[in-house]
Amino acid sequence: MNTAKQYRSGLVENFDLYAPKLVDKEEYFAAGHRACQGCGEALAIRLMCKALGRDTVIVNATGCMEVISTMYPTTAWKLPWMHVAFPNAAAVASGVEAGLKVLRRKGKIKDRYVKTVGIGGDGGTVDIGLQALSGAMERGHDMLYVCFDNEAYMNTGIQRSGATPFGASTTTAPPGKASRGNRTWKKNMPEMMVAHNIPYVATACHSYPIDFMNKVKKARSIKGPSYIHCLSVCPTGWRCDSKSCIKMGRLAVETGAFPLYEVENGKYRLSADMPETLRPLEDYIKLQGRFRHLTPDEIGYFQERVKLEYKKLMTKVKSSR
Ligand SMILES: Cc1ncc(C[n+]2csc(CCOP(=O)(O)OP(=O)(O)O)c2C)c(N)n1
Repeated sequence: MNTAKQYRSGLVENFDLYAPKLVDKEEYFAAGHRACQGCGEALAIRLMCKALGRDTVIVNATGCMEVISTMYPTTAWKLPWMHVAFPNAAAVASGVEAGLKVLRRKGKIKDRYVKTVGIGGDGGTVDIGLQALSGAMERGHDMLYVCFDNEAYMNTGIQRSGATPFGASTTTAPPGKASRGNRTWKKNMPEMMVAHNIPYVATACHSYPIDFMNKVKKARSIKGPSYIHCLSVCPTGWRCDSKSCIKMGRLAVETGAFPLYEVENGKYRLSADMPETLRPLEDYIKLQGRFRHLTPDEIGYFQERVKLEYKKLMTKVKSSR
């Protein structure tokens, strides 16, 4: 059986291929926006824009990132940006992509490859915008979609979404006598995208900026649909210290609660930043007020399920080698 070290060494090779690329010094997501202190999602957007570069059109579903970036009459966006409704970011992005194709055919953007990128929060992606996204991926549009997953509907006051983890306290799943917080398991959205047989799916986190930017660059270069699921720490909704944003993202990865991997043409690969052995889940959840009410039994269940999901992922990684 292959060891985790062997997997990693294979990955490091791949990592080297992309790592030397220089980071764009240009900022396309300006400072001075209204994100909360320690917002991981705003950092992730900034990194994504750097990796995408100038020739990009962003289509943004309603959510935190739209609200904090475009307080009238200002905007933080230095790229063409469109705000659309909650359910249809991917549908609008398909239209933009089709329009760009026509412009190219007519020779109006001859020497430029302009990428269309749809973005949304977890509510706008795994719940409300899911059918539009599924359709866009199925039709094979040349577009990237990035879900910035802060694990709840944060902009409207921390309501649970299909991406909220087991046990988390939200305003619609509060712990108390009748409820123990969120009872459902986090929807496996990357796996749902893999099931669409698209060329590229990846998970990422702002706490691993080079890995995230390299994945965005790779997705940008693919002529077809691609999807990145980016865990975005939300100190406000997770009830954790705002200065712990980067650490929290790392702990999510190191405990296996949010593993980093890529699926390229159906082949799974763990990302180089994955540790050889996972840390106990408790290291991650004990720092967050949203899990404060969990009993040892509930933490035990959560831990076992994380291990099980990781095992399933590793089986796919092994059979892809
Ligand atoms: C069809 C529809 N339902 C509800 C809303 C209200 N609404 C706007 S943003 C939002 C929450 C967005 O959550 P998410 O997509 O997870 O992004 P986040 O704010 O967490 O970044 C909601 C419920 C809406 N604008 N449209």
